[in-house]
Amino acid sequence: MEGWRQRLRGWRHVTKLDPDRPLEDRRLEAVLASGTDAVVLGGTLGITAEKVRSLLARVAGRGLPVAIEISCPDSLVLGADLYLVPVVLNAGDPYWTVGAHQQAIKQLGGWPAAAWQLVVPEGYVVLNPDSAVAELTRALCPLAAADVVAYASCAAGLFGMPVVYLESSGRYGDPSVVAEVASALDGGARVVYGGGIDRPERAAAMAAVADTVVVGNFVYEGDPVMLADLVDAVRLTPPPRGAEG
Ligand code: 1GP
Repeated sequence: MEGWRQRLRGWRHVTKLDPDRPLEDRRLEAVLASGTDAVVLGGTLGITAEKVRSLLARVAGRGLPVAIEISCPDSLVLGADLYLVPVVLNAGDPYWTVGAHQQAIKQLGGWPAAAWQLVVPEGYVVLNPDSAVAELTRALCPLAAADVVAYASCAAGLFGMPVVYLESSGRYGDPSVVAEVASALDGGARVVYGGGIDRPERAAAMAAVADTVVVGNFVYEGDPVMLADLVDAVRLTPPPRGAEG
């Protein structure tokens, strides 16, 4: 387990691919050549095991670690290097905090002790009220910075989660809020930020305050040539305090 958790700590730039979105080969090749540290397969709506399996087959064995974010039981497909499990801390519907997880394990008839070694819980804080994940989970947002910090502290301090994911899917967030979270956690959990990263300046601004920066939508809608520029912007930015921990 420590091996994979250690590697996760080295991920500064992550690319998130949505199994429900068609992805042209040229865009996928641009991702693989961009210098990103890892690929995460994850989405909110329309996820089926078949779609996850099909995308996994395209990215596995291409030189990058591949994680699946298990946002619903159907996304649990074998063959990934790591499994990230979102626990939506500010979900208005508690199903997304622990219910879906309980149901998934029940459906599977348990979860072998050894398999937990590949599972990393993510304390999710949903920031964009207009996102699909906010609607699905009935997330309590927008949040004041103090509320975001308090949720993050619950994840890291109270529940011992190794990752806090500040999810602003589809909209660029406020780096100062991310900075407050990183400062409060002080390396106690990895701070991951995703949302609206579509230019190097934004990538750099978030890389200065988050341990990991996630790029999603830009893969599908941006200029593929610029994907490497986003990675470079992250790489050239010193990580926040505690990022190496
Ligand atoms: C989504 O956090 C990721 O889960 C990335 O967000 O799609 O806005 O880049 P974007």
